[in-house]
Amino acid sequence: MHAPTMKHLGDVIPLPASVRPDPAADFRVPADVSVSGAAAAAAVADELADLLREVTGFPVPRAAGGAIRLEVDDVPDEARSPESYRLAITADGVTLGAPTEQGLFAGLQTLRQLLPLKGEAVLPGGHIEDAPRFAYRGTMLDLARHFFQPADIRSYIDTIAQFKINHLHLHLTDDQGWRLEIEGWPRLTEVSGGEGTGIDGAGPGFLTAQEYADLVAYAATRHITVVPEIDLPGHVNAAQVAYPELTCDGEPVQPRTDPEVGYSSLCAGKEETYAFVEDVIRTVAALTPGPYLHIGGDEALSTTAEDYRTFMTRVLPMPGRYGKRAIGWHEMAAVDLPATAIPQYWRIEPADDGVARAAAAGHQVIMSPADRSYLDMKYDESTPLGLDWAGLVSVERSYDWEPADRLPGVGEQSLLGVEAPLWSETLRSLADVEFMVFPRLLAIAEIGWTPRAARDWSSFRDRLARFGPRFEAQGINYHRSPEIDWS
Ligand code: TNX
Repeated sequence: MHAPTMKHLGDVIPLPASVRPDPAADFRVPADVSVSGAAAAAAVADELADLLREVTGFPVPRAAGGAIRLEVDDVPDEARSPESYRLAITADGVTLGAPTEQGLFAGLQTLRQLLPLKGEAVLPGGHIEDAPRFAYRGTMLDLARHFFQPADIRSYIDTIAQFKINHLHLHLTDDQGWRLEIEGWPRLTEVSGGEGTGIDGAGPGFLTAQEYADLVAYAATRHITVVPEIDLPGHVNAAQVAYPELTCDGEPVQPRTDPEVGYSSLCAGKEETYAFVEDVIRTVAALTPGPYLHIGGDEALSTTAEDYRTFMTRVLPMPGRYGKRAIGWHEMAAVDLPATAIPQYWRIEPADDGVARAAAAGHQVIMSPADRSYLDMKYDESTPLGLDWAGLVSVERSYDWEPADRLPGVGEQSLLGVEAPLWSETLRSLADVEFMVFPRLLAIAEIGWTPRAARDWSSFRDRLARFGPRFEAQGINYHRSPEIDWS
């Protein structure tokens, strides 16, 4: 048995919106503890009972009238976020309440961090009232440059859910590989998901339609929405290797395993292009229950401005025809966007990309500035993995920026949220992914969740320092950045 370790009520990442400790009301979890919850709370109640069993070794049955109660509001308050929750810890027990199961799940992540890893559990007394600042808090994994197996993606999903990340953007296609099976276009994955694909030809790999659907369903159990990306009209060499008719002259092109960008383009003037793109978008939409479909649009450096406009004007409405909202990298804001389309802003220096114009017209924006949120940038000069074209991104730089001040004309009201992309040119394994993501994703998670006025680097730094043992217990290959006094 470990000695009891008492947490402070606010010792949580992301920091909750309101924390009122009551040191006279600590709750010592008793050996006969049980967890109660009505039908709407059953899934989270089961998880909480499993967690308590693992920590304490007590039997922890699910039973009415237990010391730990989960409640879903009968009449949810429409003004509250579905992810909001309230947590009351008193000397007699714990009550976790929320308008939806999603909110209970968010509260469960808070409770998990307040519990010790193992042994006698004393929960700090007091009240938490919590709700997210932004509805969209995401991260992106690039499966095209290097493929990651479904089991690794599941493990990644489990880890990010603990920090209330609620969207996982999968970059499924690029010049070096095509990683999602598309019915009717078998060569996309047979050829461009096969041997020798990816950066350095590192290997085969793609998701079958069934594997993708299973992953999406798994993510949903962690209250994470998958956002699939098919990158168009650039970043398409792998598609053109598989189907040469997708080039303008119909000539075969060579597979590419180098990290160059900006050399490939679909042919804006060819009808075959749109038949292909619509087939792919229809198929991906049908496999994806979530509301979004990402169509890329970035770095189309070998598409003329006129062709880009022609292409995007035809393709941007397609997700809408299959019930999805289009997301695209901010370059797409050069075009008149359908009302529901969402630009994802990645630029370092503000420039007139049309994003502010889109925001003024009522579009929501996702903030992903490369110099702050790109998880593939090196932490410092000595980082063995990653790139540095957007600069070095220390943990402090990941934390100490403000999405609503980033781009003039794109303030709080225009933001759907924040996302931290991870491009995989230099990453070959889940361990590599974890090294780049943790701890920086926790900074982005707090920016996305915690009220702006409550955020503070030194507080974050102190709370993060206590995460070392938790990462280690979970076998996460996090980077022990020297900026943090790890415990
Ligand atoms: C830029 S920024 C890209 C990717 C690369 C990444 C490497 C953006 C939308 N695209 O194609 O993988 O840099 O950091």
